[in-house]
Amino acid sequence: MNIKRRDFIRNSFILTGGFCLPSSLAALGFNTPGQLLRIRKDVNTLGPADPDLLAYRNAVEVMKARPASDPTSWAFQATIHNQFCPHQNWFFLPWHRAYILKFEEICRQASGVPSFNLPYWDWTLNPTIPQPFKDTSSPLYESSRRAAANGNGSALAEFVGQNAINSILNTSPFQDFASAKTSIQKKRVASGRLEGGPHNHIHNFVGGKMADAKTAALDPLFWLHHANIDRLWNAWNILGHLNSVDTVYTNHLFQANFYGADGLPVDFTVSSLSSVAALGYTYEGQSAPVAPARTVPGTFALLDNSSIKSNEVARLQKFQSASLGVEGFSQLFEKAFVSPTSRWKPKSRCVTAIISGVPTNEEDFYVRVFINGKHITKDTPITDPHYLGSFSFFASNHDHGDGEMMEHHEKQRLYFSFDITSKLKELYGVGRKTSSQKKAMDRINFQLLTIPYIDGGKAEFLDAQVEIVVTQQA
Ligand SMILES: [Cu+2]
Repeated sequence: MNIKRRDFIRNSFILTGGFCLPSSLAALGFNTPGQLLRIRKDVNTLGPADPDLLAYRNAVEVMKARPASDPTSWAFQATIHNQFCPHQNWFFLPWHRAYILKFEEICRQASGVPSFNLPYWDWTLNPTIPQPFKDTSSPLYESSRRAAANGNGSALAEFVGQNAINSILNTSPFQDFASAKTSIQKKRVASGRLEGGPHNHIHNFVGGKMADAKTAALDPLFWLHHANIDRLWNAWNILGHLNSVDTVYTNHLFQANFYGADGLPVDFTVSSLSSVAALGYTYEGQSAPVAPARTVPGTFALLDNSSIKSNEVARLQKFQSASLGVEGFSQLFEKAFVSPTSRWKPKSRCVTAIISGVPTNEEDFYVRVFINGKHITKDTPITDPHYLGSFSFFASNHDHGDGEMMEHHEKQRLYFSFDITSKLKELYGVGRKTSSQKKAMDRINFQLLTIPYIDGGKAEFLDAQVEIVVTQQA
């Protein structure tokens, strides 16, 4: 073996160790002894002559030159997203995992570089668009992006900063981290933290084709964005969180949604997509999964009679916070954290806040959510202890969820879920409450604030409402 070949092996693969693994990790498919894993790297660590970067540029050029009828062409690959992509439901993560995996294979074939691995864009470390994608003479450039994004603009820290990402990685169960349960691939139900937060935000921050599900995959940056989403899903698993084991999820089939480098359709079941190692790759820095810090069981169901809603609905105008009160909270709190049932297990219950409403001009604004805040304004910092998180929108008015196009005036009600379990423990502590304490916490208030991305933009969120639910391990 010559030096070059040895370097190639070292740089492109990780030989996984042969040591004994905790059974849950083995079940996830981590580190089958002796298996070679391809490594997807951070695009910002690649020099201008890096083989992965050159191969990607070349592949984009070759694929763009292919006729749109060719499944391995740039245009056809983007159409797949428009036709099949699940959003606001729990198929979002596995579907996009398979989508970029087959795309990566097509790039290998199109570039003629078999060692190619799709780089990822770590927008937490580098919130500006990577330099090679801003070179106007490159096939990686896309002119429809927002001027700020193609310039020096940065994605917002409240969506992609380390604190925001840490909070998302601490979210459980799977439906609150990923997105909500359904049996129908294209049905929009509720976005979890990863999708409704940084995922949607990056689509809007980049803008242009990226801001619309119909055209998003035409921007070469799309694939690196989704590689990073995929990496964060893997990071969440490495922390010990488990994907849903509900068979509605695991048995779902993506039938002929994707194509291989040979141009032939490929099927995937969701269960075959639960582990990156089982699919033969990993991400730089994620090659050595640690033992789970805590294991959160994979299937959660609503606890009986454990859902309460705000009485009011609010209309949000830009920069004006609306406060939505939910009554009867002390009882729900008791159920979640105190009530001593025979099957009581302290970690098996989660409290989720579901924020819903009807957005107008959805790609041009986002929403901040606070709990029990006072005098929330646009100047209230996101380090405020009452701040819960932010959500953003992505191409939400284009279909009903059954694939039918919506008329422009029929806007759909959208749902965003937030795991508030640890926030509640922070605000109220756990354990039995005295009757006066109960009285004081009988009403819980949520403040919502809409913020336009661009000055002068509209930022209206109609019929806003909050629902709090308690789920427990099924
Ligand atoms: Cu996306």
